[in-house]
Amino acid sequence: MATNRTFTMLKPDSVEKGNIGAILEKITASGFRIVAMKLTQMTTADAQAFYAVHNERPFFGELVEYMTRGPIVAAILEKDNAVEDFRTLIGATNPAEAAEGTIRKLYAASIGENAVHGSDSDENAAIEGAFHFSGREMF
Ligand code: YYY
Ligand code: MG
Repeated sequence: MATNRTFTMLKPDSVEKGNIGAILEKITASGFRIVAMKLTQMTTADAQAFYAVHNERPFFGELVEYMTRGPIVAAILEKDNAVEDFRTLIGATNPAEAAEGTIRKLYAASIGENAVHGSDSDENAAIEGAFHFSGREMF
């Protein structure tokens, strides 16, 4: 995958609260082009694998429960400097520390239920995009 792409998930709380449209509007208004997107639900095994880097952390069990409790919107986004610019757009992991106007500040309830995911490197963006999408689902 080109390095001008990132991967995102609108997490179960965003879907439950009816925030899909508002969040996607903010993403596209910020200059990101959607090159793959679907509504999907992760299994426990999927979430454990996706977040394997955190499997020793005390919040891992709750994170897996949360991420599997309902559907998510998974998407691949394209923009110059996509990974860094998207992390700026979503804000800090803890919404209490997120900058004004960021997606997490606007839509996240807590650090545990923080509305959106954004890849943290070009390498992880490619891995995470391929985790959710086949080549013929990426445009
Ligand atoms: O990349 P980002 O989502 O901002 O944070 P990570 O440090 O990668 O953690 C992944 C995920 O885990 C975070 O979005 C919420 C959850 N989490 C948590 O529940 N409690 C923490 N202290 C840290 C992370
Ligand atoms: Mg992360």
